[in-house]
Amino acid sequence: MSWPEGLALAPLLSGEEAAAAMAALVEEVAWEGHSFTIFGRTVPMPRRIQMYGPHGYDYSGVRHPPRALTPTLRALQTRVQDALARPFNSVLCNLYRDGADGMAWHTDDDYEHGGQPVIASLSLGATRRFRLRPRGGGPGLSIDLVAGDLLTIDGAARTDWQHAVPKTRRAVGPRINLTWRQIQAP
Ligand SMILES: O=C(O)CCC(=O)C(=O)O
Repeated sequence: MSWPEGLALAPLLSGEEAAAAMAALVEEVAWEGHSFTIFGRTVPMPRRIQMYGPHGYDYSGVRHPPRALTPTLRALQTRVQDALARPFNSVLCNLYRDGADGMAWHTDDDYEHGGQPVIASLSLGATRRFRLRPRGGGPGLSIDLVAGDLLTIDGAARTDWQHAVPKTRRAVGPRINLTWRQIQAP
């Protein structure tokens, strides 16, 4: 197993803090269901999402308008910024309702960041498997992300590797993932 350059994992929240944040965000976030088109077919996105931040963001073919962070997202953003000593102003919220929700292989390298391209990804709720594979082929790796984990994706891990959250037949409860970015005004 090779660990990608630029990938780092560390606990950020205690179990109690993570559970409180999960409960608050299920209610606070204006969760939306979207669809996307692939090979000419329109299919529902297998998770609920919402984007918060001062600038709009194009994500999976949808233009998300600027939206003020909720109180819980603001508090978590401060925790993430303090832990990583980097600024973040925007957060994509993903709600995986159960094992039938997931995220397909992709790379997060598509936004205006003004020199701060690092992504900080906080997991809450049920443990889910996060998979990574090099874009050019070769062995990948899997990480079980547990509530409170902060995964930092930078360098080659961001540009040269893809990642995914596979669907699972195991009985799993809801999970929220928050990915922070520093997005520059267009
Ligand atoms: O849910 C996760 O851990 C991954 C989220 C993700 O890949 C993304 O938002 O781009």
